[in-house]
Amino acid sequence: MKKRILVLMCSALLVMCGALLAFNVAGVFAQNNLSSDVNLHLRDYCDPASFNAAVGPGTCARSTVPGAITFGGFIAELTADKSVGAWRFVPNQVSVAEGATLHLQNLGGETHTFTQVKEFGGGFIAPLNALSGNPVPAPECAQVVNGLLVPQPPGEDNMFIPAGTSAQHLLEHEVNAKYQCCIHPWMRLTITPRQ
Ligand SMILES: [Cu+2]
Repeated sequence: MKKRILVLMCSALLVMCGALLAFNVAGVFAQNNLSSDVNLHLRDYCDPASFNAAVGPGTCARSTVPGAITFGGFIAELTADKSVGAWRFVPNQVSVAEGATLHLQNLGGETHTFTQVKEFGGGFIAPLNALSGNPVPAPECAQVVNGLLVPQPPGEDNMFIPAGTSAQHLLEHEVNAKYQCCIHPWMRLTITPRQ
């Protein structure tokens, strides 16, 4: 008799454990669906020698691809197209649920900013603003002091991400938002709510 009770108790425990496990697994999946994270790559193909000679040491900290784009090539493409295709956020459009985390990875050779703006605009480098057709800086990127552009201080919504580094950005209420690079103002991301 005692043995039978023991077997019953063990069976009940097993069923409870199974139920708990199933519940837990379902919970993990539900959480993943809710906060599905997004990977975002910041890219450029700068050529260290010519960029550092033209702009200053450390501008292009590393070479990421063979046949990188020289500073001359960069300016030529920017002049012709108002943007340089290899300098970009990948993807440039995402749909996310509230609470998603953006995993930002700078795969390029230059520092880029990841800055939330109300409306896309220019950054804090006047010549790049002019050549890209963004004469008016986004106020979140730069302020004009005595006719000169001064970068806004770095912060949670104005992240400076050096070459080869990663950062995270939690989207709490920014499921309808715009982000851009304040150095290369054609690098843009539009975030829309997931339906
Ligand atoms: Cu940039």
